[in-house]
Amino acid sequence: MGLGWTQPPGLFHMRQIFSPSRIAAFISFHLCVVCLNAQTDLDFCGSDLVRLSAMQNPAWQQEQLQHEQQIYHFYKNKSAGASNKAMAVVTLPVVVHIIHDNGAENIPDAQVLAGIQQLNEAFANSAYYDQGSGTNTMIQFCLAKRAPDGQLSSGITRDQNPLTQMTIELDDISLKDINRWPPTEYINIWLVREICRLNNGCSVAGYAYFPSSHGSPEDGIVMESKFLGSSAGNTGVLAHEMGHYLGLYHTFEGGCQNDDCLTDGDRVCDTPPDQSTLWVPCDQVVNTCSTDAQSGLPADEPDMILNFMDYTDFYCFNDFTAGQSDRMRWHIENVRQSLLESKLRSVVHHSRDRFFYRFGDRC
Ligand SMILES: [Ca+2]
Ligand SMILES: [Ca+2]
Ligand SMILES: [Ca+2]
Ligand SMILES: [Ca+2]
Ligand SMILES: [Zn+2]
Repeated sequence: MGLGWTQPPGLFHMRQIFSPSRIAAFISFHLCVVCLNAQTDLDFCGSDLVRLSAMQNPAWQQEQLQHEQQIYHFYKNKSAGASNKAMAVVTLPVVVHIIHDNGAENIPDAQVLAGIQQLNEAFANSAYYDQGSGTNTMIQFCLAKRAPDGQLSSGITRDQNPLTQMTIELDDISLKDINRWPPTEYINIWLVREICRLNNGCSVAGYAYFPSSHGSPEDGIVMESKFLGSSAGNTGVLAHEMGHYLGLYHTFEGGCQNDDCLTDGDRVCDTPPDQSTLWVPCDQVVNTCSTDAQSGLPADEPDMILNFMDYTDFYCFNDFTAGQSDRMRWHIENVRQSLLESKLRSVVHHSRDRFFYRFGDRC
């Protein structure tokens, strides 16, 4: 295994480099300089950490297993060549909770608006993200127009709290308890100054819970506010985390094994298998797996380093595939459907003992 072409982490895999012997220690020193630098770049996403931790819960594990079986049948039954063109756009309501301590992390509304617009462009494969590849997922997002109590809202909340500097393993729920809208009705996005991991640095830019956590108190996305709306490339972090929220794995999940592209790797057949988390220049051709044609693809293809679900320089991010789009859509329609339904229930006014609801105006 070369230095660059690592197996997918193993969030703590760098530790294994250290050896008790002196010679190995000497080598390790030199390896480590590279690795620490690389690690800073590599571990920008904490979603696998929270997914593996969530899987300790047998109920969620069962849920996840069940979803995977259903998706398997969904793909098997999908008619060949069916495209997204026939699909209507679905729009999901988002609330952005800015948790700040009066620092630069308290970004203005305009930057949030720019970030949501870029998120929509990323999912539509338009504007900056239209670089000759990728697909329109037909999934869009809107800042909520109404709060859970029915009041008009900008879809942006602000709370001052020192947890703007947070550690995933310790502070996840406390952070979310500061301000949370019902996660069955809104996609909660918490923005903070700094996300750290326990004894493992602060290189994480964001993390999301997978659909098997739908509606639970931890459900949603946490990200560092500097990555939202500061540039189209940086907003790619949110597109990546939203991919996880809607059920996508990293493209390097599971390495090169590709005996059945519906059950191996990222379980998406039009993404080639990938075993590298190395960040490479956007225009570089790399091919870390030659198992592509064993299933899914007609021939061996290069790794899809421009895919939102790989690890890459953020400004390289610009593609979801049709297969990824199908997988996200399935999760919206079968697991996270409460984000869509009559579901768009909003209190428009209430008298002393009666509530009146109107449908369809949450976005
Ligand atoms: Ca794949
Ligand atoms: Ca890769
Ligand atoms: Ca390949
Ligand atoms: Ca693209
Ligand atoms: Zn990720």
